[in-house]
Amino acid sequence: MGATLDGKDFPVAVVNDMKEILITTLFAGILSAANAEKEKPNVLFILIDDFGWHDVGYNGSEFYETPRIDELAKTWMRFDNCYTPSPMCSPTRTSVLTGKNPARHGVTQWLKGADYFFSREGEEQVVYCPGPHSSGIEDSEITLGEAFQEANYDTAFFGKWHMGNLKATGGPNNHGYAVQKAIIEANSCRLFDCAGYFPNKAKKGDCFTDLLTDEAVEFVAAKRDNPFYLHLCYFAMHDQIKSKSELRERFEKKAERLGIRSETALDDYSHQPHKLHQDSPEYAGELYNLDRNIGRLIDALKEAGQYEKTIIIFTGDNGGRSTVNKPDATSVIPLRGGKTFLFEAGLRTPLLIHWPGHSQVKLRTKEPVSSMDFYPSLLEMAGLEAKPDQHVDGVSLVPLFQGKPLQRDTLYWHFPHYQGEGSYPASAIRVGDFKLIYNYHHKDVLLFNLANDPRESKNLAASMPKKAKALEEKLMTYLKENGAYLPQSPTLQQKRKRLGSRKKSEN
Ligand SMILES: [Ca+2]
Repeated sequence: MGATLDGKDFPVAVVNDMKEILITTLFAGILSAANAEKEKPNVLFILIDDFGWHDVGYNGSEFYETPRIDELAKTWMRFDNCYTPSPMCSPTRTSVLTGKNPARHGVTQWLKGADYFFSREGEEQVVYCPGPHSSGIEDSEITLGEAFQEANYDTAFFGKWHMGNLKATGGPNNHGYAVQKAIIEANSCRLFDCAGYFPNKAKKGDCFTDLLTDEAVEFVAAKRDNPFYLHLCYFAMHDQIKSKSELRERFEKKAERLGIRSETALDDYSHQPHKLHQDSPEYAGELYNLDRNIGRLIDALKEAGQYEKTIIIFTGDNGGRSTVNKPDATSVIPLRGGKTFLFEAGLRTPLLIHWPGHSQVKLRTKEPVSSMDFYPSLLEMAGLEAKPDQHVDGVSLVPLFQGKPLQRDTLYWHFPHYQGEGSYPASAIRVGDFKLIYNYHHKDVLLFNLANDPRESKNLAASMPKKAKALEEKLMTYLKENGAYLPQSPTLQQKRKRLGSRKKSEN
């Protein structure tokens, strides 16, 4: 009488063989699961602050020099139309971590800038819109860090946080990042007076960009059992711009050699002077040093044998600042606007993605994408399950690596606040090549066809009223359906806050 497997009779020897096969198969299965865990790709997310689309050599900058970043653009996937969901720090950073539009996650303004003073000769503040979540990112969000922590990744957050102070939000440690270092809560970092962020490792005069890279190099090269996810946020190129003296001198000479003139032009929307040329040796020197640090980090990954095991996203949190209310601004020409504006230059920033085994030389896309897309993209690239209830406004960018388009035709922006650069509270929508900006202050709209007017110089609202109306209605429906906080008439108290001298911008 033989033993039975699944109720059938087999000779004992056969059953023993089958048991062996079963055990071997089972063991192999466990081993391959363990290997799969070990073979999961690492993730390195690099965020640059106030990073103009035209700040890099590969997008046409002639005065600045970014040789290491330009080198990456040759072999990584290059995105020509990467939009940030806000022209401002805190909202975009929260969108990256939540996969949601600022209209939905509620951090619509830099923290805490909802009470920004507005005053311009001949104009008064007419609307007011405090952020409903002005204390920062909510505990109820399942962040990108938490998603990777759940998947047994070693998670870390280094550098600028700016999603609410550590007391209110608990900081990165409370949002999925096991290790946190050199955390900048807001915008109080002085690039060369930052030793406090690196206890026992730095002295006055050392550069924050260099020190932050040192920490990142140490982290990515460490021996570990689990894959890692490092969220690395530089403070460069945020105001105050400051270069190492030898680099500033190098670009002073270059500016002289090229005969670069400092010129501005008044924009008829902001009524502020914007820079016509990239002309600041201070900005060029700081950017060159940042570029060297990006190169150093990539070299460290290669030396540690991790480069081909690491997905790397390199991007900015909003466009460059072009208004000269700050010294050493950049120029955003050939685009319009700059930081705080919903014109292209406020929203567009460089994006490069390295996905080992999928990035190809000369692979480049013009498809409009958003920083909200990184959450679902990284989950899919790492082979983790999507969290569709969380990253509701993002879509995975994986189809673009396969030469397919995204299944999305509309992007929305919501920045309902005044800012010192001359921007008005506004929301915007892009469908196909058409983009509409609704200005709450003047209650009017601007309509552009980006296909033949990327500089947004020709307002088509009067000549295409049906198109403008349809886009405006679609935008307002989206905002209302998703609980966006809309600007209202200010109370006397809210208006009174704005009387007095112009408050210094700290966004
Ligand atoms: Ca920023």
